Amino acid sequence: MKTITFKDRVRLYVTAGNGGDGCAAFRREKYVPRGGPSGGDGGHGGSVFIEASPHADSLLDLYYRPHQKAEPGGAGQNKDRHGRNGDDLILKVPCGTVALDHETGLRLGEVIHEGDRLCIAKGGRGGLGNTHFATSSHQAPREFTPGTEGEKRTVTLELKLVADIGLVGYPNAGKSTLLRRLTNAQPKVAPYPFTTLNPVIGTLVDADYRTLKIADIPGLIDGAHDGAGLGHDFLRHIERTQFLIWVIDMAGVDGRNPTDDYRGLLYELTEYNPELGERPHMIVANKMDLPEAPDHLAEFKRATGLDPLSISADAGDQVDTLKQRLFAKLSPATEPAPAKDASAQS
Ligand SMILES: Nc1nc2c(ncn2[C@@H]2O[C@H](COP(=O)(O)OP(=O)(O)OP(=O)(O)O)[C@@H](O)[C@H]2O)c(=O)[nH]1
Ligand SMILES: [Mg+2]
Repeated sequence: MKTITFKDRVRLYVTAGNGGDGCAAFRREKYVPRGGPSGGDGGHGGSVFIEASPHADSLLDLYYRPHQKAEPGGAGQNKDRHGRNGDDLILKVPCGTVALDHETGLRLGEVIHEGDRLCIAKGGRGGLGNTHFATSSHQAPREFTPGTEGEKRTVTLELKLVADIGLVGYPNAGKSTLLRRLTNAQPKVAPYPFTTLNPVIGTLVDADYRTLKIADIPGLIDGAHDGAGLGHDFLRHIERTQFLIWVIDMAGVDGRNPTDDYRGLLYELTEYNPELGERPHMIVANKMDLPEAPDHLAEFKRATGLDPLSISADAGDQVDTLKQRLFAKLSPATEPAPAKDASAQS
């Protein structure tokens, strides 16, 4: 069993390669008294790209290697030889990575699907050799141009999770417990708020090997849409999920009121992004094994007019029904069936 924890935002200092200088040279050949200009152009500097790869599951690698540089172009040479182009530097990042210019906050772009590439620092252009400057009245030009500098940038990379389903709820509602029940992921579960500080993704698989990726994200608190607590970090992660499970602690542990929690969730999601409040979702009444829960549920139904699915993530009650409903609502990907002799992977 594997828990995937993330480094989901990193700052990078990227430098593209400078272009190589053009060359000023003249042909020197036997019996040719005045050879013409023969200085080649400089090579272009390499650019820095990010590329989406399903094999990169966090930005952790780049967190430890924040300075990244592409190769410079080679200088032009005599005999009209072009300088070598610098190699581009391709940084593999997880699918769903967004790049922002750190100074201006400008969004440079994003890479979503495998193989998507985005240039985050452009290489300099190679300079021109002196052959370009020859004219009929200027046959022995000594001019050439230097290569231009490669772009230098401080870039923030942010990872937006690419999961089908996001679990949202107040701290302690039982989101991580539910993820453990539904999938192979093993996020930490504890009886205090803010146990989950990093997003965790698990994969739900059914008997036909259809899969749904579910993201457990840190608990939301009032004011999250304004950035309170883990606010924006939390909300950024669920933006890409197509479906949400709102997990409500129906037992009202810690003196919470489930109806207020429901309204609070709706408010926070809508304030952050009105579309998020309306995103397809399912409301789940958790902790129904506790004695306080049925009364709270009756009150919840009366106050909201909603009929949530009652479960106990801890005891596993109705978790199979929840699975079936999720597969019925979403059109999941189908994985190839594992070979018969495949041993269980941890
Ligand atoms: N009785 C009961 N306890 C539950 C149930 N689900 C979760 N719990 C308990 O509630 C506490 C919080 O559970 P977590 O799964 O860590 O809650 P969370 O929503 O992930 O919390 P944060 O990560 O802090 O946001 C733990 O002590 C769980 O054992 C349930 O269905 N019934
Ligand atoms: Mg948790």
